[in-house]
Amino acid sequence: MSKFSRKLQKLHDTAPKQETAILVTLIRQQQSEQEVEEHLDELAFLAETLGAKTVHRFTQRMEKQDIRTFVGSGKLEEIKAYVEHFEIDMVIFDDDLSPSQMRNLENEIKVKIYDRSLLILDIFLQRAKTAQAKTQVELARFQYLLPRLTNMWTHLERQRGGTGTRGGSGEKEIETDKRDIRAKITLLKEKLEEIEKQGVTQRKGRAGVVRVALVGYTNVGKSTLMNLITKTDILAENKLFATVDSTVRKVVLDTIPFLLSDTVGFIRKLPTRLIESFKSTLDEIREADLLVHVVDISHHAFEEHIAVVTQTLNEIKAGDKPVLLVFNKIDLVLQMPSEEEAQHISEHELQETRYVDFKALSDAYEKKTGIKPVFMAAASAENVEEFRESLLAEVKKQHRKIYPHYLEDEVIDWAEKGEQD
Ligand SMILES: Nc1nc2c(ncn2[C@@H]2O[C@H](COP(=O)(O)OP(=O)(O)OP(=O)(O)O)[C@@H](O)[C@H]2O)c(=O)[nH]1
Ligand SMILES: [Mg+2]
Repeated sequence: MSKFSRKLQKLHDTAPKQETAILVTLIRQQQSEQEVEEHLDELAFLAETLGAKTVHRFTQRMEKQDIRTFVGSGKLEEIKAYVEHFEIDMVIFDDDLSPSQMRNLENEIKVKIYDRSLLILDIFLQRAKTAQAKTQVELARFQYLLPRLTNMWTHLERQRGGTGTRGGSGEKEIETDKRDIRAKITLLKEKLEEIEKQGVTQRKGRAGVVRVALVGYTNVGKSTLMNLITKTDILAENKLFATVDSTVRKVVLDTIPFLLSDTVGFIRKLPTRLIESFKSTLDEIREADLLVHVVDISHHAFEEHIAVVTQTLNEIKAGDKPVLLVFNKIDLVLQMPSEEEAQHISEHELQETRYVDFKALSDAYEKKTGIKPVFMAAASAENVEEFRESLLAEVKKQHRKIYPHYLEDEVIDWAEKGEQD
């Protein structure tokens, strides 16, 4: 090897290597293989969002998790051997682990262990931008770590912004750390109260105007739609939880002003306790007069996503608000062909293309929500006019309901004055 190539090799060796992860889940009795694969695809996407590459997936058919180690002992041995052989950096479980399961698994496998909540918390920690969102995530993460504090130094260091160099996990250090964390929790709670007080004042200034919140599963296109309607530039990207902070903008359609807010995306198995930590986002949703529920129609599991969002809305007591359903990303699917048309399409093409019956979907959901859903593509502005019209019609309805005494002139006056946010 020449001197130069040795130097290159050295450079290569010292470059930060992407962390590797394996995923673990249990398959329950009524679950199909496809459903499990879809759930693991989503978990891999979450891992990728945090910067880790998934190299293998372990599944075990088991009705109830092992209370000690989540998976059975045979499976655990298999995982251990794999982690050692391929020098895997982290093991991610698709469920939440109890503090003792977490501890036992760390002792057995000896690499970073993530459960679903911790993975999502770490993504939130990475993405939160405003002081409020940052404080909320830090608080939620410390509260999560406190009962699990044994040898999770690596997890704690991430929040401290350190490099994880601290060794040892003696009882004394753990006690000191627990004390530190309790003190921090108190501080963060105070800070949050202060920020929330300001938020309430800000929101009071918005009385007298209809409020609309964009809600939906993560990565469906909420921020893209918000940008399209308000012509602002909110970070929209193909990552889960690109938006962690809520953003509120004033929109005027046909002289009717209203406030539109973009919110954090929902995801399956998101513990309510974790959602609760996103009080600012929740308040935007809870105080909204109308919800625009955005759905990624190109996703195989979009109906499951709708169910998750509806359930989450119920959990946060926003389940009774009017909902305008928006089926987004129609550029990625095809309208179901009629029987006659289908005869001219090859068997292969029929299987390969994602066909959706817009009409059936529209009828079914109009029956459920009482409002006709919109089909569009926010990224290319396809059908944006139809969306604007539907949105405006619903906003007007709400406007009349909430502020029957308002005159159009006053409304226009408010719109021209601008919002004092
Ligand atoms: N093909 C296609 N892609 C779209 C469309 N709308 C949005 N996207 C893409 O979908 C990805 C997610 O969009 P976002 O607007 O960030 O989605 P979000 O719902 O705000 O996601 P989170 O904030 O992460 O919950 C981005 O890569 C967008 O470019 C669409 O109509 N068609
Ligand atoms: Mg977003």
